Amino acid sequence: MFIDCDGVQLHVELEKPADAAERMPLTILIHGFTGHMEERHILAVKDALLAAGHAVLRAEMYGHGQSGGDFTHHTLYKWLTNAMAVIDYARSLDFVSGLYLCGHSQGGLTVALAGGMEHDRLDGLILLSPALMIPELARKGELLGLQFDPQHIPDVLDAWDGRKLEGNYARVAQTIHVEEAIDAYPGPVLVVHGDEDEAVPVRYGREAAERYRNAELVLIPGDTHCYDHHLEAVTDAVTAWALKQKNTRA
Ligand code: FER
Repeated sequence: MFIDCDGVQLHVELEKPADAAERMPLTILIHGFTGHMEERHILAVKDALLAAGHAVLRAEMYGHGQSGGDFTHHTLYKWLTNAMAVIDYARSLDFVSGLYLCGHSQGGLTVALAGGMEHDRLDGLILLSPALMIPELARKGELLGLQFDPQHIPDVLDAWDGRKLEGNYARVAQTIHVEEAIDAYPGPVLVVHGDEDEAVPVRYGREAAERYRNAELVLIPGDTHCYDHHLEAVTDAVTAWALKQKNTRA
């Protein structure tokens, strides 16, 4: 199905656990930069949340998957606005007893930002290898493995897979201060990160887990950005953490 976000249609998929009760917590699950809702690690995390009794709403952001908008024109503001629209939709569902956000990489950055803005509406956040360095890299002129003058951002940036990204992506990213969003979120947070992540250095996951007031950090030894080696360690951590939240609230 699709959720309207100011005229852009966002593709989402809602699933409930097989043995669903009348009411249950719901987690919104967001992919990363160039990603989509059918990626192996997104499907595995979805199943891990279902196993913990959560309904899961996978959502594709602007310019990704089957959602509207062109990849070239996507920015973190658009993704953040999309996340807010999906949160509004989730809050309108009467079976939802608690609301969680989970995101991988740039989706994890989006979750951290939305968490700060909607801290009073969200019962917990799951950050999977969160790309929290994007704003800092944009301010240094180092996104996408490119070097550019951060004071004179080019009109077009060439993504590593040959796709093009507007310089506006970097202009937006430069304005974002992740620390403020982290400091604004008092609730429980799970951070999962492979310690051989080639795209997002593991220190960003570590530092976020230290900065949040109420975070648990699960490092996956020897694993990559998309958990090529130990995906089951990620899903075990997600299921265990989600079950623990349920137990805490009961
Ligand atoms: C970058 C490094 C990583 C970047 C984006 C990412 C836009 C995001 C990765 C992901 O979401 O998987 O330089 O620039």
